[in-house]
Amino acid sequence: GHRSFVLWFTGLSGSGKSTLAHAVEERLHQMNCRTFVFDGDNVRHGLCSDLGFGEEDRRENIRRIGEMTKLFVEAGVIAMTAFISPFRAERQMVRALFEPGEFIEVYCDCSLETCEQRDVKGLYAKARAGLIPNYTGISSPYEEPESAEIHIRTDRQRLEDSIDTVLNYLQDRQLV
Ligand code: GGZ
Repeated sequence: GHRSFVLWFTGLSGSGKSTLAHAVEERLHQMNCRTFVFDGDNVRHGLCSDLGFGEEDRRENIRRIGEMTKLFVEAGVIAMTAFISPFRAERQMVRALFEPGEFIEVYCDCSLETCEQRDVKGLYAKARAGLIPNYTGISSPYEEPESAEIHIRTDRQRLEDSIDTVLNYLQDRQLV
């Protein structure tokens, strides 16, 4: 068996949170771990479909996701979340829901320049053009983690190395 905990990925849109979370999940499955990845695709269209991107709605988005991941962790699952979660206070609030060591913050650190160059969905261009208000990094703040358990430079590290960084962290602490 394995311990249950949450890997809380945070970072700008396009910083690679979802990609890394799913890649880590694949490795954990090979080790027979029970996991679930929450991201915008399965949460913002359902549980949080009533919420937008203003400050209050983002706080509520993160609060709900925090409470939900707590239930999954209680059920014995390794929960992984891939949300910008731009505010330090909300990440701290979620951390406080868990036992020490259960909440593992993974900062996907990628320069805004690189995120904008990638612009997979074209949203940065729209935000620059003023078509999307409150866009993180452009017209809404991102508060960098000050003491994330895991800090990954996704714009400088190969994906394989980032996966290893996360797995090594978990194995060093005998969580998997
Ligand atoms: C930031 C936005 C916005 C605004 C829509 N600001 O690249 P994506 O598309 O898939 O990732 C972004 C996603 C962010 O949603 P989160 O739930 O992770 O945000 S938060 O944690 O702050 O609640 C982007 C899209 O939604 N998107 N409008 N204004 N990202």
